[in-house]
This record gives sequence, C-alpha cells and structure tokens, in this order.
Amino acid sequence: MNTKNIMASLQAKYPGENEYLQAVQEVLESIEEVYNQHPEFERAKIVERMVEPDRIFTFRVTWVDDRGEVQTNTGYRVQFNSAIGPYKGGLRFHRAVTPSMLKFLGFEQTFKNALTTLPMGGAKGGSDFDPKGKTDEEIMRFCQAFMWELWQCIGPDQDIPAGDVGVGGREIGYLYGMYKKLARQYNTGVLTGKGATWGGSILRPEATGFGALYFTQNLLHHAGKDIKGCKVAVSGFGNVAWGACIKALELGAKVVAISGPDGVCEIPDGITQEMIDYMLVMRASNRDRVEDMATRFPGKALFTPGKKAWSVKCDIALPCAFQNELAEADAKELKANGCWCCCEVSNMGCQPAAIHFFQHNGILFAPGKAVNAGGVATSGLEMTQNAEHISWSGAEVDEKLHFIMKSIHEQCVKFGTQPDGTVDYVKGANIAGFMKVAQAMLEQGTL
Ligand code: 2IT
Repeated sequence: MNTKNIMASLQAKYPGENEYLQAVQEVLESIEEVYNQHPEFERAKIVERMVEPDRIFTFRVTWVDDRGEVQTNTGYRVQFNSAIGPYKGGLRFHRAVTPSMLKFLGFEQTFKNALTTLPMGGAKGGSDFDPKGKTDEEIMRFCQAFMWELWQCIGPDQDIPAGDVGVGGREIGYLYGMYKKLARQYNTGVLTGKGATWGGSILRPEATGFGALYFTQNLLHHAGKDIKGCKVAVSGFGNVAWGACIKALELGAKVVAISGPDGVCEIPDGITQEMIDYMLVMRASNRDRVEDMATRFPGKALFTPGKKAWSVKCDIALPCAFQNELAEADAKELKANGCWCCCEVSNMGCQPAAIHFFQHNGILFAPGKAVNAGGVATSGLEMTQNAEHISWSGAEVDEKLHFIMKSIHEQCVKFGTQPDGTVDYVKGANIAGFMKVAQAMLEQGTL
C-alpha cells in the first residue's frame, strides 16, 4: 500500500472534503506497516474499498416553522461498511453538517464499532438543520419530516441510527414515532437511545461519558496512575460532557471546567451534582450557551467569553464537544498548565498537530474511536435487549460496559505497544479495528 498515492487520488476525487480526508489519512498512516505484511489484503484491494462508503442517501427535508414559513434542509445517511454487521451509527443535526463531515464520522464509526467486540457495521447520518433557538414543536416537525425520507433506508437488521450532536432522547422519540407510522413496523430495535419505557436501555444516555471514564481509568492504571484527586477539564456541556462529569465526580476527580461555543466556565471548587443536573436544562433550552451556568451559579462557575476549556489548569483534558476542537496551540497551553493526559471523547476532537504534540511531549493520549466507543457499544446492548424483548438492570448494563471498555483498552495495548514499552493508542486502536474489518471483508469475497 502506498498511503501517499491513495491520499492523492482521494484528494483529487473529493477536493475540499477535509474532515473525511483527515480521518482517512490518520488511519492509513497507522496501518501501513501492518497492511504491508498482508499481501492478501493488497491483492483484494481492501484499503481502496474500505475508504469508500457503501452508499450515501441524500434527501430534501421540508418542514414548516412556528411562523408558518416553509423551511428546507438537506438530510443524509452514509452507510459506510457492513463487513461485521448491520450499519450502525448516530444522526447529527448541526448547521455545519456536510457529506464530508458524515463520511469522516461513518469511516471512524466503522473502526470504533469493530473495537466494541459487538457485530456492528459503520454508518452516520444527519442534516444541516440547526437546533439552536428552535422550539420543541419545530424540533418535532423537523424530525417527522426527516424520517419521512429516512425510513426507507433503515431497519432493525439493516441500519440502526441513534443520536449524536443535536440529537438526544427527545429527537429519537419523535423520529421513532414517525418511523412506526410510516413503516407500520413496531420493532423498537430500529433506533437506539430510546426512552426507558419503550425499549431504551438503562444507562444509554450516560454510556458515552461513563465509558470514556472507564477507558481513562484503564489507561491511567496501565501507566501506574490514579484518577482520584485529579483536576479534569471538559469541553462542551452536551450529553457526552454530562455523562463524563457524573462519572468523573463519582470516581473522585474534580471537574474544573466546562465550555461552550460562547466561552468557558471555570469551576475552581469542582463541579457539583446540582450543576451537572443543570447541564440538562441548558441543553434542553437550545440556547447553546455555557454562560447560563455562571448566571445560575454566580461565584461558583466563572465565565470567560471566547476562551476554551484548555485555558484552565488541569491534569486531564477531556474534549467532549466537536471535531478539531483542540488545536496545537491548545495542546501547548495544556502542557504549560501542567496537563499530562488527554483522552479524546469527541470524534476526532484533536487536530493532527495537537496529537503529534501530545505524543512527542510525554502526554498520555488516546483517540476518540477507542475512548468514546462505550456509547455505541451500549447501543449494541440496547439492540440485544430489543431483539430478546427484555430489559436488563442498570447493574447488568454497567458490568457489560466495564468489560467492553477494558477489552478495547487491551486491544489498544496489544496492537499499540512500542519497543520502549509505551502505548501508541492511536496506532493500537486503528490497527485493531482495521484488522477485524479487513479480515471480514476478505472472507466475504470481492463486493
Ligand atoms: O459517535 C458515536 O459513536 C455515536 N454518536 C453513537 C452512535 C450509536 O449508534 O449509538
């Protein structure tokens, strides 16, 4: 395999699809050496096939806002790879959604899902719909209009969407309601992240954040460290940040920052349960402002406009917001402020130069596709419960999530341990995920 040639042809074919090209480049760099030890992969052109999605559905979504005005958005579902199971991955509603963004997310999802130990292929979807400032009624009408097109592409044994940025329990409810009406199918397994009374798994809302902290614990343990007493900086205040804060607090760490597109809230005494509960209110308001935390908790949460969470002194950085949110300058600022570990929770949250800086300056770093895989893994557990028409207790789900995150960490160590004994988690995660998908593709023939 020649990474340079493959990247050059993808760049020529998909100019401007920067997130997608970035995600592919990172994986190809990691796997090149292993790939070249497997001539059967080269003969079957596994990489050339793996970097292209199986198919992309694009559709118009037209809905009516509260003023009676007709609005039009674009909806997508990228079915990336089905080598190890039906397509699985979230839906993102965000004004910046493009095919490039969803292709990068679908590509990452394929490897992430392979790491979970569960049989799930990779997919992603969403729309350029901007939930900011929308009323509950508008959100419902948009979700219904979106499902009007999407329903034909999905199914409990074909493609199972879930939430992502801008899509939480409320949106999944509206989407599922419309799916039933259109498809006249009542199998709850068609979507995950559902409400607990109608097929949702206990702990699915918390799972991405909880899993990220379990992974962090495993990583710290492997490095001979402990999370207790550590200062943690978290970016974002959405579903993922919320789950991460709950578990960090429970494990005895101190969350000293959360952030939003408007700036950062420093919390010198550490986040409290009351503040964590308020994150849910902030999210449901669709205001997209972290400053609301400072207004609600004056003197405890200190807001600085225009600053990121990485400007706050911490031991551990947990990016929980959006791709490329942590730049090289942020990595340098973190280091200067004493940070020694960064577990990426958002998908591709760190820019390549930031990862490079971490890895060359003795800062422990693990990539999103390993750290945040607890979310989709618990979606997989939700699918199992739906297929069996039962629901497990929280303790049962939590035990399985612990096991899965431990297993993902072990796979990273197996494929990422370097001659000097340190672990390259980027390499480890990419190689482990790639080997599983590549082997399955090979065994299923040229498709
Ligand atoms: O990025 C992700 O893994 C998710 N948004 C969750 C996907 C899922 O199917 O639960």
